[in-house]
Amino acid sequence: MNSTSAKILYVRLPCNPIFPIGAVYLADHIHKCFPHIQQRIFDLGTVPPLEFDQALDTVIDQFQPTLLVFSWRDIQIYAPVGGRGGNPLQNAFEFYYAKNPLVRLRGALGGLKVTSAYYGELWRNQRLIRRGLARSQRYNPEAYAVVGGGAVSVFYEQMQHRFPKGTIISVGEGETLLEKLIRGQSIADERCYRIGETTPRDRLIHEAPTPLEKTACNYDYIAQIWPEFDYYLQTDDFYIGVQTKRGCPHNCCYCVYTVVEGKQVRINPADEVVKEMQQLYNRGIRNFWFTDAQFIPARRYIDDAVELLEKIVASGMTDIHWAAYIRADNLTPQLCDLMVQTGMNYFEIGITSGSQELVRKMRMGYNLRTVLQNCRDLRAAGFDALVSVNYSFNVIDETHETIRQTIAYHRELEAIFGADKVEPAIFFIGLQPHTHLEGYALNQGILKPDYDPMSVMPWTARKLLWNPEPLGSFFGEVCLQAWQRNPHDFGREVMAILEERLGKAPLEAALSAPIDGTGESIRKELVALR
Ligand code: B12
Ligand code: SF4
Repeated sequence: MNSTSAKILYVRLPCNPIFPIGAVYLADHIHKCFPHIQQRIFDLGTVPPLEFDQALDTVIDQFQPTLLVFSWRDIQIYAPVGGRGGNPLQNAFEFYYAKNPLVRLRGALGGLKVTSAYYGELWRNQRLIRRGLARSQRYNPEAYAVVGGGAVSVFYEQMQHRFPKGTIISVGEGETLLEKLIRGQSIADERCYRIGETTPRDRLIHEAPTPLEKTACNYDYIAQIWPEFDYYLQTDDFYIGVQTKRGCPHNCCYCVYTVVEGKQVRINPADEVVKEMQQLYNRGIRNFWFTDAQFIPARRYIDDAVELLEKIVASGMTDIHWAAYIRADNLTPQLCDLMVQTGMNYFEIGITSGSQELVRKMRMGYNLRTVLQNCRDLRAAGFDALVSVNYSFNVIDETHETIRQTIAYHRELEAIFGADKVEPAIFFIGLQPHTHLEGYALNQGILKPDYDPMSVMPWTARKLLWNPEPLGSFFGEVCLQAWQRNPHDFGREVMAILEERLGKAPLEAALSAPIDGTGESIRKELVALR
């Protein structure tokens, strides 16, 4: 296929209606490189499930693509929230930990529902890709598919046997890969492999992405190639994605973002980000999600964040709101003022634990004392909205004492922002491939080298849903009690029960991290896995 005859169809595979920013950015990039190429975006996130096949057929019959770009956002479902087939965490915990046989049975049945929904979605997406490809080949026998996106980036090794020969599986950002494919250049240096011809290279995901300077997405063009774009403009419910940078330099032991996006932080120029936001603003958008792995990945990026927020102020977009993942150890009073001034009305801090000792062992590079001070600055700057604090209990070396410390830390955050404003999001780590924690589990013999990270069969899921003994059953029981007592405020209830049972440490104990032998040896083991 040469660049003049290419017709590219971007299919965002079924997903909760989160703005399909990945497919939009790819189409924008290709348009900037090859303005004459015909493109079309088709978002199955906006189509009712019963109409998936029909809608896909129709768009292919109309557009007759030569290249199908399938964007697959998410697969994994371990979350304490109502997932697509029910609350997966609750089902799993009822099944694993409930003493009452009826509750266990309910967990088993719920788990079955979630599991079948999960496998159903996997098969459905595979089928949609095959179907789309076969139908396109009726019009253009040379047509082929490239599959990428967040889900594929995490599980790229497991994708080898799922799609037809010749399909390209891509890891991380796809702009330069698509560009090379269209130019007919070698893709050997890109983070991808072609099914039936190559297998994924060892540590492919750890390779650095090809550098790229991002410019403002051209939404006039996007509106032309995406007839359903308006879907996301009609209500105020959506936070539309805008990326301000790529990459995260940290090494948190359970996190895969840092390998998906790479460790090298690449800043999108502030003027370009603001230009992009203004285009959306002019279309009526007022809510933005800065989709960065971290909005302020480290102290040396504070100036970039300040520059961006100052330019947002200067742009006159005074009635917007925005949200992001924020490492709250990297705030300054100036940045706090700007965050409030530019309308930040929600942020997530993934501190994981309120015990400095554990934060250090998980290699998160946080100073919890600094986080508290910065939160005080943010409150003093007038921040009065919701903060979601993500806690993942029982990752490494959790003890009753570290739980007491987490309670103390959480209560201090409540004292700063107000108890109604601080939402404890209780996660258990869903162990992901290519993380240090996976390496640790393999080393310890908890997982076998041939385990399937995509399996949600109970015997695998029990290990991937990281909640090891000796405290695993205790947390299981606490969570079950919380769902029973107050299912609508699960996080706060878990904190209340933990405090009732174990009490609260002095805040100072939470903030200091003694070096002890055991923890150090685990830390060294994790370091050795780098
Ligand atoms: C920001 C973010 C969110 C925000 C989104 C806000 C918003 N309005 O957009 C919020 C907090 C809401 C969120 C929620 C969830 N998220 Co999230 N999220 C992310 C994050 C950090 C960035 C995604 C993003 O938009 N990036 C910017 C855009 C431009 O990149 P992109 O979409 O990935 O597209 C690029 C590449 O992927 C690639 N690409 C995309 N498609 C294709 C196709 C082809 C063919 C090619 C070649 C390339 C390609 O090129 C694009 C441009 O560079 C990623 C992790 C990460 N660092 O990537 C997780 C991630 C996408 N999320 C993930 C998950 C699981 C979820 C949840 C389902 C979690 C849960 N269990 O509740 C929920 C979904 C909630 C729901 N309602 O359904 C997973 C998905 C993979 C998986 N494990 O299944 C990821 C990868 C994180 C992880 N832990 O693994 N998320
Ligand atoms: S958890 Fe956050 S800070 Fe840590 S590596 Fe992942 S994205 Fe970076």
